Amino acid sequence: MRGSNESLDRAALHQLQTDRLAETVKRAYETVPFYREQLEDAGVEPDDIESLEDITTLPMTTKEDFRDQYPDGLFAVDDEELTRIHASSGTTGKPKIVSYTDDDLDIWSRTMARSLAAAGVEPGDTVQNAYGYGLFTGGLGFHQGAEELGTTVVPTSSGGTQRQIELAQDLESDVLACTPSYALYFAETAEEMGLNPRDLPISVIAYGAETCTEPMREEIEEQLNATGINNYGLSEIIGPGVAAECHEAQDGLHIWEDHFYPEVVDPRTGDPVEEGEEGELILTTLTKEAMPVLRYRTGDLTTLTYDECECGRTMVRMKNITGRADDLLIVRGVNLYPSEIEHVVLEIDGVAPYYRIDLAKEGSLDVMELTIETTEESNRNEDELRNVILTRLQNVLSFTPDDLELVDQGSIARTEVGKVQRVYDHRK
Ligand code: DLL
Repeated sequence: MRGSNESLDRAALHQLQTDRLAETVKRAYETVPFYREQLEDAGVEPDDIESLEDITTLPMTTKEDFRDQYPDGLFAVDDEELTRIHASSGTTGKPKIVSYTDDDLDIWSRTMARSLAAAGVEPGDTVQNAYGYGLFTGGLGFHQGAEELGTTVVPTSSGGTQRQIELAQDLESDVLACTPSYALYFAETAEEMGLNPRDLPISVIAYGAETCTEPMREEIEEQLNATGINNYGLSEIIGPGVAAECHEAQDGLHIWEDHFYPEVVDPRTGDPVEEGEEGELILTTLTKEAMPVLRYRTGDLTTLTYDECECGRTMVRMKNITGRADDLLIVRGVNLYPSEIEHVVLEIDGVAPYYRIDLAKEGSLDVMELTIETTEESNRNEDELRNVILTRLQNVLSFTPDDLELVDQGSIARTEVGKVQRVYDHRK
């Protein structure tokens, strides 16, 4: 099941995007005072948008704008036209409120159905949806998409893992939709129940909502004997269903470009980077009614490729998110992303996919403690493993932690609900 736009000839897609961009700018200008002011300040009028390249004349929208406009300053329709509200909880301050009309929910269902179909999910499959239901867009986003595709949804939400595993067995769930950290927790819990997680009926894991490096994907696939498919999205733009990997290639996430227009810029200057270079992903909604968003600074770091994909879809692919522009850890002057550390460490035999990074200050000096779980099967002793880890970190990242703690598998706190926290910065 594939929608026609997914393999649209790129020239036709370009035209569709141009028309939709012009409509979106017009809608934002005419109905959202915030955007009108921003556009006026930038000296842009809706009629100026004649080609896609004109998008670079538009001002960017930031997370702070969402917070400042709380709760409804970015809404483009009257209350009577709204059908749903979601919110994304920040660690500080007010949540970002997002809204949907009937048509928005319909488009969201369709982009999510596309994402699941790209994962190899088929009508008639049973989808166990372990994303949290509620204000978080993960639960309801996957739910609607799975229904739209014609699957049977089991809306377990997150948590209650033992019961979820029993349900997966009894209902023969084909697909598990959850965060990557939850997928690992799921496998570990099955093992604790005396089961072999590889024997569970699940054949596809539609993971997302947090970073998942390739070694972590391999671990998930190995432990659950299933294909792991990455899903990307964010509340401000719609929720999940912005981009998804195809099971044919598992090599980058197709951005559903007929609804969300991507750019990649240098996070420091805001200037576009060359194709194939990493930078911050900027997204513009092309069809949203209740809350059009112009050039949103996602903070997520990625790379775009327009190379042909073996699946036949023509839509651009983004690589796995490598981190967030604001995740950057500066430790004694060295720039590090937690995902880089994860990538190096998880490739080492004997290391379990659980780690945490603690940063503190000793006087004026930054100190980093890295805690890593080891697997029981490792044939290296602790000293050997320690040496391998430190040498690899030094060789690849030119960095070693001040303290490396190796702990038994199961020692680091697991998350049963929500996204995992790996970095604890006690310096602030
Ligand atoms: O996490 C939407 C979602 C739900 C996506 C379920 C996929 C699956 P928010 O809570 O608004 O929305 O968080 C959005 O999460 O800006 C990224 O930093 C991060 N994120 C989402 N998907 C991925 C991914 C949902 N596949 C923020 N890889 C985004 C890495 C991701 N980071």
